[in-house]
Amino acid sequence: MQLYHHPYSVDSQRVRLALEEKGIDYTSHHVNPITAKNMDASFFRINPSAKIPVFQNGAHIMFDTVEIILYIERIAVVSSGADQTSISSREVVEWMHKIQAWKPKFFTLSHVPEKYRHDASKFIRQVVMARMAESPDLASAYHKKLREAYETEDKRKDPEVLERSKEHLVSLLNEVETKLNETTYLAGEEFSMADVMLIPVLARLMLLDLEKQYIASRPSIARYWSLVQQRPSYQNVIGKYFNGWRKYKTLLRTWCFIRFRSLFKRY
Ligand SMILES: N[C@@H](CCC(=O)N[C@@H](CS)C(=O)NCC(=O)O)C(=O)O
Repeated sequence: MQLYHHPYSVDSQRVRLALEEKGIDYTSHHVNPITAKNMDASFFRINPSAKIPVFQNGAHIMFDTVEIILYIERIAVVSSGADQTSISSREVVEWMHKIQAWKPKFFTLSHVPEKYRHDASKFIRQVVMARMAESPDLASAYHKKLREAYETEDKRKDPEVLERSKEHLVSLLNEVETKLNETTYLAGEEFSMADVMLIPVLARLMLLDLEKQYIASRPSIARYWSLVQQRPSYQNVIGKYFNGWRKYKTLLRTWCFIRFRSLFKRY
């Protein structure tokens, strides 16, 4: 099994948490979307949308995060002989879709300082054009990606887009808070795939230094957040890259890569 993913990506974190929690081995391929590694022709041929994660089991390739996680669950049942009760219940799947419906893209972009955002998006556009010249057979898919980059720029500047994303996040967190007032984990007393979907949302808020505003202000989520951070899966997938000073090291490494390549026009 092959997983194309990156520690920065919320959806990748979800899939990796599921793999860790279920104890499934896989071959890991890092594809950093900020350094535009997802624009490489080799990856584009697997997934012309260039999005991560991509999960591949033989000839079977999947792109949808919830679908991948439910598939991982079934693999765990078959390979470990675990009983069918470890398959997600309807309530868990409902939570998974509800959490998946909030997209972190514009919210995240609105909290990244202008300088970094501008340089990174310019770098990505340059890489797309360079890859398009190298692989003309993929030109239409690359054009689509370029259009998407310009659309993202426009939407990012629209205050309504950000406001909607923020409202969506707040209403999701309020619903989660109400649920966590009653139960230890999101779908009851057992950790489930609903938690796997939620944890990266909280990690994103931590990465953006918004813990106080969105997490600490909700006592049940704050309690839950301390609890889930102690899980080995969290440490391996998120903590290792983003806890405390590590986040500066991770971000700096990406930033230096972009600055260096831009300086020498190495796309
Ligand atoms: N297919 C995914 C969406 C994946 C997605 O949006 N991935 C983001 C990172 S979390 C990405 O690859 N962005 C890079 C790009 O769009 O070029 C789903 O289940 O909805």
